[in-house]
Amino acid sequence: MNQKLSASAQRVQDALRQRGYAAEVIELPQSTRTAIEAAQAVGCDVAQIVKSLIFKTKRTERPVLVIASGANRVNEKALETLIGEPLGKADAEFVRQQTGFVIGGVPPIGHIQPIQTFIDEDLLRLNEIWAAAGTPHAVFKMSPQMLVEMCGGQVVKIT
Ligand code: 5CA
Repeated sequence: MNQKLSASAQRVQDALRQRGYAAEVIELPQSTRTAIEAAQAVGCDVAQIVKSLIFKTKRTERPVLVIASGANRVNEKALETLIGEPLGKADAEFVRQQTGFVIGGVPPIGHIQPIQTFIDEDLLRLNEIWAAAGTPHAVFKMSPQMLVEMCGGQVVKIT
């Protein structure tokens, strides 16, 4: 049923399969680059879109992944307290280098290296959520339980 996926979307599909998940990556003609566009493309509420945001720690220059509901704005100060150091801005190049994916397509799994991860507790109240799958046109659907299990992140209040 699936058309041939682009290389980056296929990498996410392969990562899902390797971990034993049946989730199906779909690539759409419409843009899913932003949470709003993704919600329109799949026909769900923006809160059900999973944003995978990369931050960069200021001192150690490590990536930090925050997986947030599309409806929420991340409280960076609260995040800094959790991490124990200030956060700087991650530019497009840093995101690509650290995850292997472009902004707008960064998935919650399948990165080229393990990344410290925080998950928005608000996502756990939903039934079905959608995340980016490697490109700004690719997404996949899952339950919040599956997201937490596959990311192994710390569930926190991010707002
Ligand atoms: N595919 C959608 C829905 S899953 C998506 O990836 N949304 S996202 O929110 O996870 O990714 C877009 C995010 O990338 C923005 O919220 C923003 O934090 C970040 N971003 C966008 N443009 C830039 C930029 N020029 N430099 C650094 N970060 C950026």
